[in-house]
Amino acid sequence: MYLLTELGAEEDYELVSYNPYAASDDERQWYVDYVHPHGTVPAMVDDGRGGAGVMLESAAICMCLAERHGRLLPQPDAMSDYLESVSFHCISVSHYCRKCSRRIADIISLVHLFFL
Ligand SMILES: N[C@@H](CCC(=O)N[C@@H](CS)C(=O)NCC(=O)O)C(=O)O
Repeated sequence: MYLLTELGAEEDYELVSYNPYAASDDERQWYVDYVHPHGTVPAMVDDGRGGAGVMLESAAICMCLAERHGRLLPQPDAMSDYLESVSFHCISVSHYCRKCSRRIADIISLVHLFFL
């Protein structure tokens, strides 16, 4: 959503809310069957992919939108830095973020168990 705002393209897309943490079993099943096989967000239903296709992975969606709107793109001589940086954040940083958030959740559970 932030990227669409930055691109000035909010009107070009319809935002459909889906909260994987609050979805009912039926909603989740529909989402997995028709939108995203992993059941996670985001996903972009994209009519411009040779018929209605669904694009997955937030970084790929962001790079595709930037490319399509011709904005927020690197200079050609900075392309390798751009791809390296996006890959680093998606693979390495998000890996550690997930580990951290799991640890924090474990610590909160222990605090609840022992002190509350
Ligand atoms: N690599 C994926 C990760 C997607 C992801 O894990 N999304 C989280 C929200 S930020 C989610 O949907 N979690 C729900 C779940 O794991 O069931 C991407 O960047 O799109």
